[in-house]
Amino acid sequence: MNDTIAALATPAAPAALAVIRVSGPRSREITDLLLRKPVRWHPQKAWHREIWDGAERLDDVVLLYWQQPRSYTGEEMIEVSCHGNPLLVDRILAAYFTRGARAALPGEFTQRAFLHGKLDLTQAEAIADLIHAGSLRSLTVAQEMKEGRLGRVLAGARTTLLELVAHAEAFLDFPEEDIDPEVGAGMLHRIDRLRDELLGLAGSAPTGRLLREGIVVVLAGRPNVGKSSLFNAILRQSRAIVSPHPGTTRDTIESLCQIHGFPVRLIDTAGHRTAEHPVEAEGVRRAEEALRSADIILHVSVAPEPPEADPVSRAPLLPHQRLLLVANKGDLGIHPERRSQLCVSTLTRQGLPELDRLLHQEIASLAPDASTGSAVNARQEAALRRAAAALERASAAFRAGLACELWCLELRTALQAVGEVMGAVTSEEVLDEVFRRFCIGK
Ligand SMILES: Nc1nc2c(ncn2[C@@H]2O[C@H](COP(=O)(O)OP(=O)(O)O)[C@@H](O)[C@H]2O)c(=O)[nH]1
Ligand SMILES: [Mg+2]
Repeated sequence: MNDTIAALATPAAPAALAVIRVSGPRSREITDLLLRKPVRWHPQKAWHREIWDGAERLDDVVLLYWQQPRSYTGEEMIEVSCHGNPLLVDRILAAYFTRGARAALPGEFTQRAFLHGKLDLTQAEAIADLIHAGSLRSLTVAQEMKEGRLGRVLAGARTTLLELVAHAEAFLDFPEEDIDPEVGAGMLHRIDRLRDELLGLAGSAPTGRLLREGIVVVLAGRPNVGKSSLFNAILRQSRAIVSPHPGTTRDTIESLCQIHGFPVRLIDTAGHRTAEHPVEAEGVRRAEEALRSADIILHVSVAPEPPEADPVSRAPLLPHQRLLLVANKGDLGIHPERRSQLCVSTLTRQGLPELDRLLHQEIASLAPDASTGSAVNARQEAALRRAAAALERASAAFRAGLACELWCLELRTALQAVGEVMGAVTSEEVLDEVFRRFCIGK
């Protein structure tokens, strides 16, 4: 961390402005080398200056200075706002690099912030989530995590664990004395309550996955029932297409959108039937793959036809999957046996608000923790479950009247695992894994 790093913090595309971040002990010194008119550096002040590479004037920029430790990374930092031309950005960066700065690795600014104690690991992870959040719910949860919500809960858990360990160690010092039953019962109660609390947090992981990766809603059904029409109708209804992009084949199309603030990956499939042609077979294979990845399957059939015409699905649903039945082309009539079904028409838009409501209901029930603001990621979940399992063993050993050393050891294991979530104790690999997800310049 003794070197000075630099990177573009904004997208590498033509824009009004681009921001280059520089962090490390030589930030000011190297910047000075690029200026003709010197700057008397004051924290959190801005200067309008020309940047020169030797005899060549590169750009006029605005320089911002953040003094250690009151900067994002906790180090000396300078932000250079230049004109947003990627070629120009490259030249300014090159000028920094030839004078001793090094190109920052992905997430390196945030990694330094973490290593300097500016944020805990859950907050660092939340910054990546914040940048990538594709819906309002994802954004809110990422913001709460970034503000240290999970960290605070875990800090409380650590305090409790430390007290329990201290208690247990006191018993270790006096092995001949029996544990007072009342004190013992109190400790057991605290251990069990903490275990439940950690399991509760770990239980928000499915919501976390859905908020980070998007809820996969797949349109299924025979060809020509109106899946693609419904796909377009839902997208128009939800109105917030983040980035529509065609799928890998012409048969599977995916679009990111928001439904009531939740991130949704809506997938239109080719529909299932026995395919003769190899290209079509590939389309069907992709459709089946999409169905396996679905959180919600929207099975479309045709309202005027009898229900037998549409065998729902050949493959059984996976445990977490939800199935919504919808009969389209309701404008052409509704078969008597479908009276209880949701009937819509993409033509007249009848029933579409009802479908929107049902979708919202299913989505909200898939991600119940989204409103409570906790949604741990896979790494956090694994460590939380390890901590809870250790507490479970501690509790069992205590109840079985086993030696104090045994359950004391388990309490320490739990303490270690809780510390891992926050990054109080972490291995190099864990940190690499976490910060690899970041983009360069963050
Ligand atoms: N009458 C009527 N026709 C529809 C409706 N929705 C779709 N269609 C028609 O049904 C045909 C197949 O639609 P499409 O969305 O391509 O079905 P897909 O093969 O399941 O994707 C097209 O000719 C559509 O215009 C509807 O609500 N009412
Ligand atoms: Mg279609």
